[in-house]
Amino acid sequence: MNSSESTALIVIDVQNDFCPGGALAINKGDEIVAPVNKLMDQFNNIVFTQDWHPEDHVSFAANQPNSAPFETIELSYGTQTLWPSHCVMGSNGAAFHADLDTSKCQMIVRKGFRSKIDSYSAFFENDHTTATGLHGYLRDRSISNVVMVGLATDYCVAWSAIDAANLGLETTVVLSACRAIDLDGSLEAQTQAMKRAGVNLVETL
Ligand code: VGL
Ligand code: ZN
Repeated sequence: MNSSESTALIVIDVQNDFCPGGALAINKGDEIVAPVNKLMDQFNNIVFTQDWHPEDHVSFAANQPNSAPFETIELSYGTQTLWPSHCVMGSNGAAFHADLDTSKCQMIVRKGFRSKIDSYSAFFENDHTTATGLHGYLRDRSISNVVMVGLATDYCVAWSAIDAANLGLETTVVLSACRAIDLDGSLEAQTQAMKRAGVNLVETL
């Protein structure tokens, strides 16, 4: 169905720390592992992203004075939500969920590895300017359509999908294979933002 060479499945941040028991656990985050594994059968091109932070990362509340997780602070590139320390590079929390089938993944994009800047999107860091390299990779492989699944719907999936659409990629998010953090209405706000950007939101493929 989506087996064309010009389409890629982008699997966002299916990592232990975003699943139940993890440092930034998303409600039922692990429920998407089986559907994501199944979806991979439909694609010839598969890319994973992996949230990958140094211990002194700016987005960790523990690294900001008088701060608690889920508060926001103002940084040079805009408002930054503070998180529990998560996906520390090389840790078990940063590893992919043990049941995720990684065998067909062709490319892993790590993001958020600079101490002073976060990166929700698979394409640009949170300054909306520093590229991760994924756009060039897709362009070089003549991939013009992306289908996105993963964690979290309202953060890394939404930011990635909006950037993809703005870059001119035909972009679809499969909601049944995503789960949200939903902080202060973020799921509804980001759903609307994805629609405004022209992202196709579907329940299943
Ligand atoms: C994410 C918050 C912080 C995500 C990553 O994968 O959606 N959310 N880091
Ligand atoms: Zn992160």
